[in-house]
Amino acid sequence: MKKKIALIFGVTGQDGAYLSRFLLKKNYKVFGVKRRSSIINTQRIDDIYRDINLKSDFVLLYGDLTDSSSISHLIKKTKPNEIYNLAAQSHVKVSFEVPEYSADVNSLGTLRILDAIKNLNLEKKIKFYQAGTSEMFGRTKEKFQNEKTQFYPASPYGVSKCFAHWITVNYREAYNIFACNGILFNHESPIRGETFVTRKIIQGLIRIKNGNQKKLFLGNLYSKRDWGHAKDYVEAMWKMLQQKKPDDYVIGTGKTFTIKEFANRAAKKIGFKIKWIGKGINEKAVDIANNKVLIECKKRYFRPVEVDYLKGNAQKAKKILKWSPKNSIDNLIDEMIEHELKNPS
Ligand code: NAP
Ligand code: F7E
Repeated sequence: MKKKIALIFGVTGQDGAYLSRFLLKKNYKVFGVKRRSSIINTQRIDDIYRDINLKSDFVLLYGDLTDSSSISHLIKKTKPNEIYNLAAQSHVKVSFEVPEYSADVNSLGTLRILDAIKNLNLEKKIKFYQAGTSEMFGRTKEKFQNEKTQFYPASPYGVSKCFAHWITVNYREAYNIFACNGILFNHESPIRGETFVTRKIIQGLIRIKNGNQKKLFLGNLYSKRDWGHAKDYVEAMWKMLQQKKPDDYVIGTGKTFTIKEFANRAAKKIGFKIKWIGKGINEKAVDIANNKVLIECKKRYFRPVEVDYLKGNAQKAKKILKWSPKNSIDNLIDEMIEHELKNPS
């Protein structure tokens, strides 16, 4: 049987790496789009090349979401059955520093792919996945957020993803494109970017344990996040594109924890006994064994405006996609710690 072809924008990212492996195991041919960087940044996917069973169906090509001609060229060249748009300037705090660039990649980049699909009008009907985010709910007051919850984004990143969401809906309705929005809550893994809070906490605490770092500096300890495992979430992306009709789905665990709770769980598993002292910016975690300060807060890690509370209701995905998360927050932390211990940074 002819292999299905997938084209992944953002293949070098966390989700791109998990999705590539997932699709290759499902017997797809995978074309991954990487952008030019001054040093090689394919660490997350290098092991696919070393895997004799996977490497022949995995091809990397250059492209960039800010370059329409590269997008059209890639689609024409690869003739995909499915396109996954995972490429983004995905860091919320950084989006306040590079707002225009974040909008260019995240909003216009999505439009550029959709417009290329529309204009190329290939014989094959291409299915399109857009990587939406719980950050679109932003400052909502809803206790659980689902597909019907109103968006109230609280960062250039969140706003840029709302454009991407609505342009995906618009092209679906206007041009009958099979386009789906996944509205994914935070998902993490051992290969999560090092400046996102979960990886930063685990990496920092292990470095302190090994004597390679003195303290860990964090921002807001009291925002709440619904954290899942990236491995589970890429399966949901694929499932959305296997349905008869295109639609939008929330993907989350339905559980939420503060950053402080995450840090407490991680610290305990790594072997620290900690106590918290002080308030506000002066709040600190102290190692009970030696009274040394392990965690401190720093103003530079706070955002101009915070998304305080996120908790997903993925009932629609459960019912239609038959999807539910397989990993708990404790599995996730255990796996991240194990990886960090084996690959100390
Ligand atoms: P990530 O690790 O930051 O990966 C982002 C990917 O986009 C990287 O491959 C990056 O390439 C690529 N990229 C950035 N700018 C680009 C450009 N101009 N042209 C082409 N590629 C570009 O993000 P992730 O965690 O895997 O997330 C995947 C997608 O899901 C993103 O769109 C993100 O916004 C969204 N999302 C993530 C979460 C989450 O919790 N992880 C939740 C909801 C939605 P480089 O490697 O060269 O930087
Ligand atoms: O922050 C707080 C911070 O940067 C989580 C992206 O994948 O998920 C991610 O966005 C929380 C925030 O993720 C630090 O203020 C405290 O409240 O790990 P994060 P995020 O902003 O939720 C969504 C769903 C996406 O779509 C995004 O692409 O943790 N926090 N101290 C900190 N955050 C960071 N990064 N660093 C700190 O030191």
